[in-house]
Amino acid sequence: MTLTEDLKKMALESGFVSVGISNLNMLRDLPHGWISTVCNLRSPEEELSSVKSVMLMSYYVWDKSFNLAVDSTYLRNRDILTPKVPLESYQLYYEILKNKAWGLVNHLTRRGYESRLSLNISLKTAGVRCGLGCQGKNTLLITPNYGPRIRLISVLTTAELDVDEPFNDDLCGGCERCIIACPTKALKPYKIRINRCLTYAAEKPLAQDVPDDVRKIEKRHIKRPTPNSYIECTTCIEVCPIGKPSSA
Ligand code: B12
Repeated sequence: MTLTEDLKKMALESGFVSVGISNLNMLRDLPHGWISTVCNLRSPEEELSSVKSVMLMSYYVWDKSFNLAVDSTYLRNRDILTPKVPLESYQLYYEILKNKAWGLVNHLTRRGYESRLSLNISLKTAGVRCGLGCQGKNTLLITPNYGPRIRLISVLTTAELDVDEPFNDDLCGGCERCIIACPTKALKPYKIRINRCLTYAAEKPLAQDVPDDVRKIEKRHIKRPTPNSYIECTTCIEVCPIGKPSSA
């Protein structure tokens, strides 16, 4: 078994539902830099200077509670945290992804390859280049088997692995269910107005650029199991007919 075959087998056995590989040449022009104020996307080389291959894994999100976010911003707003105490924020699915990806990083490191996991490169575009799926009208990566009901993580490594073909089909066709269903009308085909997305509003309770009508919808729509946690909105995922479970 080659190292590539071995890693793919490991990834699937650890619970990822798909895995694809690309190299630096195919990932040169990934989206990069600050996305609104949400995150600073980095290139694979910024993450690991001698990187040769990038593995992209998807994990199937079969329950809404995987979208639970626990955030200490609210404690700071109530002066319980001082500016010297760092804000903490956890998302359940990110913790699961990291946990599973560590196995692959360890496997590669033990074989002498420098490797690290990354959530900071542009995972959707990289996912297309690694052959996992296409970018849909909700802007998310849509996979043939699970639609957009997946979350992504990458492992960067100095090992030269066998690469997969990029995904070239458009799975959306004429469907616009996600555009119609979005509670705040944040979506246009393949584009999002970030400050209208309920996930942005929930993540940034003090952001001034969230319009009042969006804040009102947030109060009705976002479930808060505890004062410091909320379940992120997934409407544009749930309505997607691709890979929709028959019970949903
Ligand atoms: C920033 C961010 C957000 C921001 C901005 C969202 C956005 N679409 O950019 C906010 C906070 C709003 C957000 C919300 C959500 N997010 Co988010 N987010 C990210 C993050 C960190 C970066 C996304 C990014 O690259 N944006 C940059 C812009 C430039 O990328 P883009 O949307 O792909 O823009 C391109 C397209 O518009 C394309 N384009 C333009 N015109 C056309 C035309 C055609 C035909 C095509 C094909 C393309 C195209 O060109 C643009 C430039 O390349 C990623 C994690 C990561 N490291 O990648 C997670 C990520 C994308 N989020 C994810 C999820 C699940 C969500 C939410 C469902 C919330 C939740 N429950 O987790 C919502 C969904 C909202 C939505 N429909 O996008 C998952 C998506 C999984 C998947 N199936 O793709 C990711 C990958 C996290 C993960 N680790 O799995 N998110």
